Amino acid sequence: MIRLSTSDPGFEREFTALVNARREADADVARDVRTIVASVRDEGDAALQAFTKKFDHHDLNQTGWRIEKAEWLAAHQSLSAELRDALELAAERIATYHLKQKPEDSDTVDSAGVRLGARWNAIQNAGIYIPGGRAAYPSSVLMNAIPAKVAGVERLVMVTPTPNGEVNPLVLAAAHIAGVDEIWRIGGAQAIAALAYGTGRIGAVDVITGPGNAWVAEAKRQLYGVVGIDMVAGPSEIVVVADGRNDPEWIAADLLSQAEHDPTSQSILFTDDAGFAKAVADAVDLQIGTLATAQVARASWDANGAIIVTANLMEAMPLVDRLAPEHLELACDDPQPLFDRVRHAGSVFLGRLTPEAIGDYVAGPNHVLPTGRRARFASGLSVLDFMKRTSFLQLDQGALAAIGPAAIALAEAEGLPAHAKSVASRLAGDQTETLL
Ligand code: HSO
Ligand code: ZN
Repeated sequence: MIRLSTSDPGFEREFTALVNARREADADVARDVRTIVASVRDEGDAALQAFTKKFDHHDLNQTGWRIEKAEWLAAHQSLSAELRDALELAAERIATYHLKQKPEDSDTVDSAGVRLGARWNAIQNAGIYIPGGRAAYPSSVLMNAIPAKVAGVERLVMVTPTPNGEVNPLVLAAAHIAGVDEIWRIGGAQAIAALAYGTGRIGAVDVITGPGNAWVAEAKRQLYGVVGIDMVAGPSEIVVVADGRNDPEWIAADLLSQAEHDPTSQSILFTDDAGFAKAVADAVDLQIGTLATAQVARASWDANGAIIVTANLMEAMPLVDRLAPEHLELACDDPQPLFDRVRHAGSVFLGRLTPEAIGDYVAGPNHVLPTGRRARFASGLSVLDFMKRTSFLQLDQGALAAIGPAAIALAEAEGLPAHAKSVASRLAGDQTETLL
């Protein structure tokens, strides 16, 4: 963890280093992924089976390639009532929030008489990647699958690795609630390649979303273009802006809630109260030891954590924008003036009683958010990631007369005579004899 103060003479240099620190995969990953992707493309199921043996330590021919619906249903039925209610509350709130994102079609006639419009359609086949092992989160199943179904995706395919053949029943139950159509026991770069190209068993999809480790992220990057992707996700992060009137224990827990995700996660506190900064640092040290996730949280906090003391909270805001964090908490009585200054953030949590963890699970907005400063140009996962738009236009003789000559002029200037003729012949209305 580093401690900085904006009054330090070296602050700008150190803060710039923090902003630019890369916590992502290196070139070796890219090379390995290239090999895996090519094998799956060329050898299909045989390659999938071999990679699954090698990385997940089970034989798909024995464990089964697909997880059948009866098994999801059984997982759902064996949930405790408390967990089932929690998942269902989350699903309902996520669906309600995402329904409002559905875009409107348009169809208008402009002043030149040209009919212009746009029609939205759902993507037909979508794949969602759900990590296995440490990051096998049922909440991520809901966050990926529900927007897809709200969009109207017809075939929603989930892939998830089952290390040593073990399935996480919560993930299956969430898939059941969210309306997933197929689940395959595959993971890693090989699963992304299988979804992108299709194999003998698995039908290709048109878009792939969902979080994953460095190999999964790299496979998505390499296959973008063959399929659509939501984004390339990196290690996640939280920035908390808090005044001295917060309970240091609460803020420490917020910082650790990101740190416990992954050793490459990052948690940063900005505060205008040096005494509070120290109290939070102490509370983090005490709390870390009590967590079952202590090892991961400590690695993340030690390597990537930061506490930054500013003259006042407003001074933190341009610095926060430079970090463009995935999550931003504004923990003070009146967060609105601070929020008004935020331009680059994935999701903002306003006030003392809105911890990021509420948004991770049950509030409604998506928890798949742009990481690693991508909030400068990207947004959280939404219904629009599972839709695309077709524009359309229709002209009559009057409309053609109004805008056709300009098209002819531009076609001639570009040296494209067939373009010019295709407009000019209609303008002249010179249909051939046989058509008349
Ligand atoms: N905070 C994570 C999402 C998550 N948290 C899932 C708990 N479960 C995204 O950065
Ligand atoms: Zn989380």
